[in-house]
Amino acid sequence: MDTGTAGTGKLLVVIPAFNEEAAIAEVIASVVRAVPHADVLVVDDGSRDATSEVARRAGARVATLPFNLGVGGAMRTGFLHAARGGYAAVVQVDGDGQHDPSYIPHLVAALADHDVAVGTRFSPQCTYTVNGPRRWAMAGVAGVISALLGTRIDDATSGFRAAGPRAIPVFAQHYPAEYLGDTLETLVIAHKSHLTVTQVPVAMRQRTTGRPSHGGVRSGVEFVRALCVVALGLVRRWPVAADVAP
Ligand SMILES: Nc1nc2c(ncn2[C@@H]2O[C@H](COP(=O)(O)OP(=O)(O)O)[C@@H](O)[C@H]2O)c(=O)[nH]1
Ligand SMILES: [Mg+2]
Repeated sequence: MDTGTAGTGKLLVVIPAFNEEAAIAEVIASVVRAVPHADVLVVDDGSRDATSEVARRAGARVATLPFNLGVGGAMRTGFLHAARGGYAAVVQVDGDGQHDPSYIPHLVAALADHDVAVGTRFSPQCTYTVNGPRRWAMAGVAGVISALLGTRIDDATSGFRAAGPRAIPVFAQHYPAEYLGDTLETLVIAHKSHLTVTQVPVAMRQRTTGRPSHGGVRSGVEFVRALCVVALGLVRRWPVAADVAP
């Protein structure tokens, strides 16, 4: 399967994948159906199963990391590939099948006016449910991030997102590998690097195979850790994005 060639104006879909042999082929196929013109890069994050082989057979480019770095490390690999390949946009789609690729064009469209577009699952068209304390923790984090960025971001921990030409070189250099670094802290980095962020309603499904990275029970701890991540991100120095025509 030809997923296109690199170049200016091109879209790179980056799929971070850790032990996703059961889901990855269908994820790749559905991405290609949604955006046939895009290049698809699977970053196999040190999987112990056949993720790389299955992804390659499904027609994707595959970067195989020698050991597990976490989603942030995998995404930084993807952004580095995008920066070197001259891509104009990167969309992250998780390898577990939770993100509905038919919303990729919506995320990319939002890059016409913004540097980063975050897909939010808290919208009428999305049936994804998060209950109890985890929901409250996510709402609290969203409130803090929205106040900081000066724009509403309802789903700050969403990994279904797009980055444009000004954001790609920033994220190729700085994409934290720590827990919540790949979602929350990247929004702080965007803000501190003078990148603009917006949100786009998307659909997400519950996980059907494999295992999620974090359970929903430790929400109080997660919330406190999230606030620490945001606070630490604020006091660090980040580079300011160069002026690249969007
Ligand atoms: N659990 C986990 N997922 C990883 C890792 N590195 C990359 N991923 C991929 O990142 C995506 C998000 O992981 P997931 O556990 O579904 O996170 P969640 O949806 O936020 O609970 C999936 O496509 C994983 O395959 C890792 O170290 N651990
Ligand atoms: Mg997931």
